[in-house]
Amino acid sequence: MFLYLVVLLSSRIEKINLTMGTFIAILALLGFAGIEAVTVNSTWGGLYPRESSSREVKSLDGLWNFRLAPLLDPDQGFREEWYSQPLSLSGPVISMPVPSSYNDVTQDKALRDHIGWAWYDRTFIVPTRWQADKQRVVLRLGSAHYNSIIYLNGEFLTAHEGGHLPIMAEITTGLVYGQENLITVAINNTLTPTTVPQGKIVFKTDPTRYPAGYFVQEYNFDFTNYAGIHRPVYIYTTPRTYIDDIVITTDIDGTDGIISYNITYESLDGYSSKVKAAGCSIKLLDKNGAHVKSAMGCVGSIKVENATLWWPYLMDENPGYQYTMIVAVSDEEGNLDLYPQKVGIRVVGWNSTTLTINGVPAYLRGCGRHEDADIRGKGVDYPLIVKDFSLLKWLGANSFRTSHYPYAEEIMDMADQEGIMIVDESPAVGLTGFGEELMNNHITVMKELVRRDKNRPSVILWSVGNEPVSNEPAAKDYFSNVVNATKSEDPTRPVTCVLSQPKDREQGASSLDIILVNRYYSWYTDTGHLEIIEKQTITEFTEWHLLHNKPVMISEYGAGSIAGFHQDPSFTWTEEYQAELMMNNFKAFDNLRNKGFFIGEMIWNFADFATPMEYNRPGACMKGLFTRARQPKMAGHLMRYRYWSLAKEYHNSTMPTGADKPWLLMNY
Ligand code: GCB
Repeated sequence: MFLYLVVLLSSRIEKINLTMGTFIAILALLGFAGIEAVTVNSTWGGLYPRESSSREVKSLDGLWNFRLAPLLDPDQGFREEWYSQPLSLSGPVISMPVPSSYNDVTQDKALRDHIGWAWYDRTFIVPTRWQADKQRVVLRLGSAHYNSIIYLNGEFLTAHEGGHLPIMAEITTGLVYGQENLITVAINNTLTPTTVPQGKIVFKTDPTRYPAGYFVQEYNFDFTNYAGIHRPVYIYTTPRTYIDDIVITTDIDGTDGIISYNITYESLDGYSSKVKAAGCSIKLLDKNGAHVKSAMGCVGSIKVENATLWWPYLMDENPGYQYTMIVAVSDEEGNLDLYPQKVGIRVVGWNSTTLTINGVPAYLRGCGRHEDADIRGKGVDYPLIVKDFSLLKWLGANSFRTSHYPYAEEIMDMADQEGIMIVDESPAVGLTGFGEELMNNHITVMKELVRRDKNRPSVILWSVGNEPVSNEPAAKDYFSNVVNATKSEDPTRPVTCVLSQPKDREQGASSLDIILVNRYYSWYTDTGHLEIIEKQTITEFTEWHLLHNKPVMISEYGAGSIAGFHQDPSFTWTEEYQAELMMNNFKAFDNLRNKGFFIGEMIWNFADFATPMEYNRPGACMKGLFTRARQPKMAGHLMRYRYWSLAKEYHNSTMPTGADKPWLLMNY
């Protein structure tokens, strides 16, 4: 956090030509404002706030007060201590929905395009009984983008670097029970060369062309850098001795399932004798809530006879099956904490050619996606979540990649439940430079991601990033370190990185378990020449396998199309061109599938999504199968036919009416 204030400041130094003495004086001022005390907080367990008979959950979602820090005086809020009293007393505020991105909810261009700090606050009351019952209270934001500093009742509480992952702080003693409490969240969307993802602030210093202080944010990705409190905000209680984390791994032995667990607990009272004497027990329930098995101990494993396994959608008649494990920890004083943890019993396997689920080879039929919609940007939206999973199943897809950052836990819950396999990706998109500070931040992000998603059966592959500029020599050690750090957090899943560099120059691939490559033949190269796709795709993906002796998958391909734009013969940007490009790719994929190492295809993109203003894109990346409003283009219907045909071929699935009519393919 401190770092990008320095970046902004140091750039301003150039601009207004400050002396070093003045610069140091400004840093001292920031120090005085308490900003240097901010550290990244990543020591929490990975449990989502869930109700149980020992835990209460209270939502802080709704309309918060909001104001921006001025573009040219980003630190005003800290200097004037806006967090010390209600924001509305510091100046004019507007209502801001939480969760949501702030960019697109008003008519204000300055808000849409803001760079720097934005301030949120609201009040809330917690019942006095929480204090009487000696409850521990925790605040948890699902994510806020990018950097956040949180204050409770005017005092610094915690800070977190990075969007897309949870922010947590224990607030038991900072609360005023039975009366109003004030929570203030300052967030900053500035990206720098050492944030994940990277970006840079570029000052335009030519006074003949730009006004004084003019700067822009640049970054190496095409999606809008939406900002805001993007995911739900909860406060929840636990007893004083509480379950901090649960790590589950599963195995299969014949028809039985093995669930291994490791329960860790902590206490507000520290490592006292009462904590030493604490014990754990578990009770496993089936999907209908019927008791299956019980066990004692914080570390152990249980055998589930004739287990119902977790299977991907269309790979089994009963996909996404999950048991519920009721985990209990009790201490000597009788404090009992209960947490309901879902468990899907499944095993991911991989070798040099194949990815398996429960020992059965899996062919991924999926999409790259974005958390993206009009008005709310990247804010969690339940109707949208249900609609998107409904469309994935309509397509007959069995997987998606959380391109290009970890998705909301509410989305991941649906994937677990519906049996949609996930390539779980970090926010490291388009990395370059590969210095030590970046690497350490990247490793921190991977650890937080694994801690959050480790128990999810849907997650079958970790992706440490997308399209790094990994032809730089430094990339070799960099990726080896990031991949190894990920594997030491979770040895049960393969690790990949989505590559785009030419295979003979790529430095990161040797560290990966599975090779994922993005290729846009006949779109970004040989534009208009659809006839070259088949040959180039077959050649290149075969060579990737021969070079690394690993399973290979295409993680992006596609073409932009403007819905309703038609031309025959097909022409770039028409629905026909997009569909025809897909058909030519399918021919290549079918050839590669027969070679035995090609494990999947994911089109770019599920739906059109917002991009910054550019002359080469009409406000959005138009490569969606669906429009941004989630209506199918010709490509959506074609993909439905493709994916259901594959499901029929692999799993003998019955094509739904409509999916079996290849009327779109008449000319091919
Ligand atoms: C890519 C990126 C993706 C872009 C896509 C495009 O290779 O991974 O984020 O949106 O190309 O459409 O240019």
